[in-house]
Amino acid sequence: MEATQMPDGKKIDIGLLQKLLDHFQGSVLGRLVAKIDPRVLNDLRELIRLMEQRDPRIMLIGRRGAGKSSLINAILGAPACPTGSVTAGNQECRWEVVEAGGKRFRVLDTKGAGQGDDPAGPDRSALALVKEQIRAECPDIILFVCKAKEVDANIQPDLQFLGEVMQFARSQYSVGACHLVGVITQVDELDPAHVSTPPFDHPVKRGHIEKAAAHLARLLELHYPFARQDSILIRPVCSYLYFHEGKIECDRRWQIVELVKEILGLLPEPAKLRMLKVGQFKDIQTSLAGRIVNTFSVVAGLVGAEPIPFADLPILTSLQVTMIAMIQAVAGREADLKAAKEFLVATGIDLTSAFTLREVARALIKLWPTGGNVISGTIAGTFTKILGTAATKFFIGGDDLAVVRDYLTTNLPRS
Ligand SMILES: Nc1nc2c(ncn2[C@@H]2O[C@H](COP(=O)(O)OP(=O)(O)O)[C@@H](O)[C@H]2O)c(=O)[nH]1
Ligand SMILES: [Mg+2]
Repeated sequence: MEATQMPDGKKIDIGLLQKLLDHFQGSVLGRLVAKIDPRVLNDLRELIRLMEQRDPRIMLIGRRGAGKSSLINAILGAPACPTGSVTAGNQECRWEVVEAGGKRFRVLDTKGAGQGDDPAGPDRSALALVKEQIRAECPDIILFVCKAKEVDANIQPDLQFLGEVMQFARSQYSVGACHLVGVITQVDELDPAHVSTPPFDHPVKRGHIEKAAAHLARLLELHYPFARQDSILIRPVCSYLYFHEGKIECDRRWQIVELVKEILGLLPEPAKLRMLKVGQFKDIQTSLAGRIVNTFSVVAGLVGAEPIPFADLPILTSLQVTMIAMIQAVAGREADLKAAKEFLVATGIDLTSAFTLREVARALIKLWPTGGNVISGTIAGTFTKILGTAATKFFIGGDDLAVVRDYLTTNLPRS
C-alpha cells in the first residue's frame, strides 16, 4: 500500500478501495462484518463501480417524427440533435455522443420499424444494423418513443422491432443490463389542443394523457416479450423546446426531469454519475452521498479496528480524502483530490496531523470506555462519518463554509 502522507495523485485512487475490499474479503473481521451486514462489502464494490464514470448508453426506438431527437434535446436543454425532419434524412445507425454544457451521454438513434406499415414486420436491414451496434455495446436503457396521438396507430411493427431488439440484447448480455421505458411524446398536442402549456392540468387533457399511457401499457403487455418479468415504466412527456439564435425561446417541457430520474434509477452504477449531471437532483445526490459516507465510515471503522499490515493513519487519511472527492463527483464536480484537500483546509481540518485524530480519540474514549481496537475503530468510523456529512452539506447541500465549520465544531468531540 503506497499511501504515505496525503494521497498525491490528482484523481481518486480507486486502487486503494479495491485493495481494501480484497483485504476485507480475506480477513476475519472483514468476513465477520460482511456476515453481519453483507451490504457493506457490496456497497464498497458498487462505489468502486460508480467511480468508473462511463457515459450512459440510451437507445431510441420510434418512428420518424415521434420526437426522439427533441427528447434528447429536452433532456440536455440544448439543441444538440437536429429535429423536425420532414424527410427521413441519412441518419446513420451507430452510437453517438451527445453533449451540451458538461452533460453527456451516448445515443443510438434508430428509426424503428421504418414506416410502420410493412406487413412483413420490421425492416430486416435496419434490424441487422442495430444488432451490430448492440453487439458492440449494450444499451443501458431503451426508450420506446411514441407520439401521444399515435399510440393506437399501427405501432405493431415498432413493437415487434422492439421485441427483437430486446431479445437480441438479452441473448448477448445479462437480463439486468438493458431496461425499457415507454415514452409518450407530444402530449401537448392531445385534445384540447389549446391547453398547450404545462402542467396540462385541464381534466379532459389529463384524461387523454392517462388514456394514452394506459393504451401503450396494454400494447406492451400484449406484445413485449419480457412483459412478465420486466416492470415497464411508461412516462408521458412534452419535449417542446424552441431555440432561437442558440437561446431557448419557448420551453414547454413537462415530465422530462421525472423521466431522467427514472432513467437514473435504472442505470448501472458506472453510468450514474454522468447522468446525474443532467439535472440538479439533490435528493438522488444526497442519497448517493449518504451511501458513500456510510460505506466509508464502516470501512474506516474496519481499518481502525483491525491490525492491518499497513499503518492506519495514512490509509484513513486517503480514505477520507477519497470519500470527499467522491462526494464532489456526485455533486457534479471533478472528482479531484486537490479540491477535497482544499475543502479540508478551508474547514480547518488537518488530516495529516495525527493530532486531530488523537484529540478526537481522547474525547471518544471518554464516551466509550470499553477498550482497544473497538475504540480506535469507532473513532475512525465516527470521525469519517462527521467529515463525510460535512462534505455533503457543502458540496451537495450548498451550505457555506461557516455553516459547515459550525457543524464540525459542534459534532467533533472535544477533549
Ligand atoms: N408540440 C410538440 N412538438 C414536438 C414535441 N416533440 C417533438 N416535436 C416536434 O415533432 C417534430 C419531430 O420531432 P423530432 O424530434 O425530429 O422527431 P424524430 O424524428 O423522432 O427525431 C419536430 O417538428 C418537433 O419540433 C413535443 O413534445 N410537442
Ligand atoms: Mg430524429
